Amino acid sequence: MPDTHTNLPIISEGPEDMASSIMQLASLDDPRIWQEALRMMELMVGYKEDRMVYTCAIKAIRTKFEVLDTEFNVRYQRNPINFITTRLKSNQSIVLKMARKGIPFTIENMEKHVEDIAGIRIICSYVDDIYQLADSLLRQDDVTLLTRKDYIKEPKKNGYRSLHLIVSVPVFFADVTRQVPVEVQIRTIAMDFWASLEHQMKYKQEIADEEHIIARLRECADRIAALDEEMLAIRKQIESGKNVPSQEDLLLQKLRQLETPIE
Ligand code: 0O2
Repeated sequence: MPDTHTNLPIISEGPEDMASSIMQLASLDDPRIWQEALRMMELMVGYKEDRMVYTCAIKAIRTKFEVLDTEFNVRYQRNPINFITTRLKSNQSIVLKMARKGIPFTIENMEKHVEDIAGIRIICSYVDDIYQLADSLLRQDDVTLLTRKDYIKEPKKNGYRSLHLIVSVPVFFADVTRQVPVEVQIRTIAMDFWASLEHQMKYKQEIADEEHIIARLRECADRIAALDEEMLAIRKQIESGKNVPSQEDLLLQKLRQLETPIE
């Protein structure tokens, strides 16, 4: 539908509609508009490709953690990972972050300065699993550590605890390899429970008695940390109380496990 002021087609909402509107622009006889349309089309295609690249980087890192979990299960009959969630940062969050940091809006700047577009969260039962998984990941030849923030050793003022790593991984495409940053957050179930609740609170517009809620959350965070420590101590006590199996026992145990499917 033509715009009544300029006689140009209106660029409508969805990306397909937008693409077809730009195609219509191409049929117009104004080289200036055509140049702008071309620039816009390049941006759109580049951005779509970028989202694909970040999605693939998440897949690559996810597989690495799944491999570690499977290995741990077969060797020690225990899964260090409870569950994994992944997210591609929303367009709105990317724009807000760039605005907050005063980064000019270009695709190149987004790629260079926003390192948490691809995000993966690893939820463990015990605190020692967090560090073991992080070390195992960082030992891998193709993983480069860019930033490490240990909010477990040094919790944030509000009580937030989690281990954050920004790593760079290669993603192999048909004819090119891209190095892509991925934000990895590793924490316990209890830390995750706390962070979800606190996150919900942050996004509520009006909260009655906010100061009091912040103080209670802070208290909960400390109790959760104590609980995590206690659970780890109990697990270690149970493990140390187990009879040390003989070499024959271990072999028989492994033979029995041959039947179990590897997941
Ligand atoms: P979203 O929606 O998860 O993407 P940076 O701006 O990245 O250089 P920042 O934000 O200080 O510096 O990085 P940090 O501290 O590593 O935090 C990154 C992410 O950790 C946040 O992403 C949150 O997901 C999470 N996080 C950090 N602090 C808190 C907290 O106090 N409470 C909760 N619930 N989560 C937290 P984004 O970009 O804020 O949001």
